[in-house]
Amino acid sequence: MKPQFDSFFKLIEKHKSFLILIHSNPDGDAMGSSTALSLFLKKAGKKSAVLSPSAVPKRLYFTKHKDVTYFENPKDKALSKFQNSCVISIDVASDELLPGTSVSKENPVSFAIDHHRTNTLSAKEKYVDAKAASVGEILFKIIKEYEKAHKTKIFDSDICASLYTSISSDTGCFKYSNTTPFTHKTAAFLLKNGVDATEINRLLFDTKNMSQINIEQFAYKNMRLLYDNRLAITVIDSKDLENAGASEEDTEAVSQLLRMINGVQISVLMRQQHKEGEKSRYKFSVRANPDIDVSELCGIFGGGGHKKAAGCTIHDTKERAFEKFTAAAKDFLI
Ligand SMILES: [Mn+2]
Repeated sequence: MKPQFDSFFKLIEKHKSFLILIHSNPDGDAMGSSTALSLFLKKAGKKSAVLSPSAVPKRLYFTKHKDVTYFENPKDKALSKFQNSCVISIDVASDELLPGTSVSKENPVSFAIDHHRTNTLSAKEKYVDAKAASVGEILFKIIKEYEKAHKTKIFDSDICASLYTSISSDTGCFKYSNTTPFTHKTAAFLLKNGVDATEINRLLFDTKNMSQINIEQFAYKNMRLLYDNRLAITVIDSKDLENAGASEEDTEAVSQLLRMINGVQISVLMRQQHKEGEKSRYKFSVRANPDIDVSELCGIFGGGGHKKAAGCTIHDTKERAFEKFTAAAKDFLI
């Protein structure tokens, strides 16, 4: 058995109640894998709750399970009666993705399960597998090993559905380059265990609100193509969101959409983060097409992520943030 599995199982044994942390603005991987972990812990006779530092996007409500407790901001957890002696993070690459929680170098999480190779999270122990397309794949391995070691059955159709959601979400429905034979093998196992893949994928990929369509239209209309059309970038300010009747979560697919343009190598969504009166800061969501490492590009500005999907924040005016980022991105074009 891998040493990480062993120490993770020992941790489960030692504690009765667990807090599962996921990153702010959670995605399908964070929701699916944290739900699967909570259901798994329940079967192992343990209590747990999931804490997301920010609200779960409405389009992901379907990923919630009725037997799992979710807190959608740290205050709700503090106000609740829920007590835990151990904190596990899942899909969280850095402390900054846990705003409002007390996680820091002085107060690390007990165990981090992640697949971001740029993981810098403060954790006593870590299991980071950068080859895994999603945390769901890692969790699948962990549960499988747990079943073997404890001669018990954990997988059921609900846990499998949550794992499938996680995997399909982070692989863009098995399309992204992170998809491996193991991804498909895992999905095959999950399908055999009663997962309704058609419905999960419809909800993940083929369903949009009008507000999302509106902001995507705006994003296309205001897109700029730079450096011989190899870089596509669009800027969305808070007032643009307001005008479209859209919210932050409606912008999630934008960087992906710009990447679809033939010839574009790097696609970027630059989004206003500061509220009125605050210091100007912009968040960049970056996607890459050919063999370009945008996690390295985002790393220049203190961000990170995956090779072809990464992000960062630049604390500067709109013009200067745009200038700084596009100038740096130029060197990454092929
Ligand atoms: Mn993930």
